[in-house]
Amino acid sequence: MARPVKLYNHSVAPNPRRVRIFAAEKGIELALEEINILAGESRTPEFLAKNSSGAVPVLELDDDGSYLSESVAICRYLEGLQPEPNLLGRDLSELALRLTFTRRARRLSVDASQQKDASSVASHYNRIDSRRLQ
Ligand SMILES: N[C@@H](CCC(=O)N[C@@H](CS)C(=O)NCC(=O)O)C(=O)O
Repeated sequence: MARPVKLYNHSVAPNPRRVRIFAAEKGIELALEEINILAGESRTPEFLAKNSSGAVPVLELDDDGSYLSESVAICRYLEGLQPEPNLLGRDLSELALRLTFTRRARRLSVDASQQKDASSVASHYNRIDSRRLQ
């Protein structure tokens, strides 16, 4: 399988951060190239040739110079490249559990971004969970 050469990155943006965290958990070192998305560097013809959606992250591979985009797809690729530690689930139950918590975390962040107190939202879900466990 082709190996990663470089991650086109933005140090603050959330989608590249997802890939950096995922790679770090797996112990995969990625060379980073910073793309200043605020200055439009992801919309240049040169960058659009790497990713026609004009966004980071983009992972460059060492095969024939191909590129992967979409943070979730890149994480899936890294999981296949290096299965341990298992982050995406070894079987259907683990996969479903992982998706459950990903969706829940997403809902928490949406609620928080709607000016609700994130900790009160978190304790709301904890209360629901502890009731389910009883
Ligand atoms: N669905 C894509 C979203 C990528 C995305 O929206 N990237 C943002 C940074 S978090 C970006 O590069 N924005 C620059 C632009 O759209 O010009 C993924 O998960 O990778």
